[in-house]
Amino acid sequence: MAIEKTFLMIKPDGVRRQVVGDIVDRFERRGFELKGAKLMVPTREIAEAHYAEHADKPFFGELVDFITSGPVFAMVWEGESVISLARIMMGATKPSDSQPGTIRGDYAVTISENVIHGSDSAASAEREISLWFSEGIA
Ligand code: FUP
Repeated sequence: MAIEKTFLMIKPDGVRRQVVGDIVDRFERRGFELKGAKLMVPTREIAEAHYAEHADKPFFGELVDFITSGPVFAMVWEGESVISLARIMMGATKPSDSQPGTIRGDYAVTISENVIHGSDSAASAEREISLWFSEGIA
């Protein structure tokens, strides 16, 4: 167990559907601390770098188109085991596996427009925080 930081991002569908407040509220109520946040339209450059591990997948082009289609709400959260606990709160990527009560289980029905991204490991969290918050955080 350790105090960790993770990168979470409400995707353009979540911002359009006005669920930013609900999602921030879920993480605050759980006991995590918001350390950085900004609303921004991602450039293709940052989107492609973020999803570099999927560059050879057939859905990569659509994924980059989607994530750059409007503002996202990029965040850094801190707390005990926040990397894995945030993934549990998000729910599974595949809609048929995402449980009610999770963010995706409550808000998403497609694999592509699935409301939220969260780092899947300590190495991803470090890479993604420095990519999206190159200016640093509070
Ligand atoms: P996750 O870590 O839950 O965001 O899931 P992945 O890293 O496996 O996938 C990254 C993003 O690619 C997902 F948010 C949605 C998108 N994706 C598709 O659009 N189609 C697929 O078949 C798989 C993933």
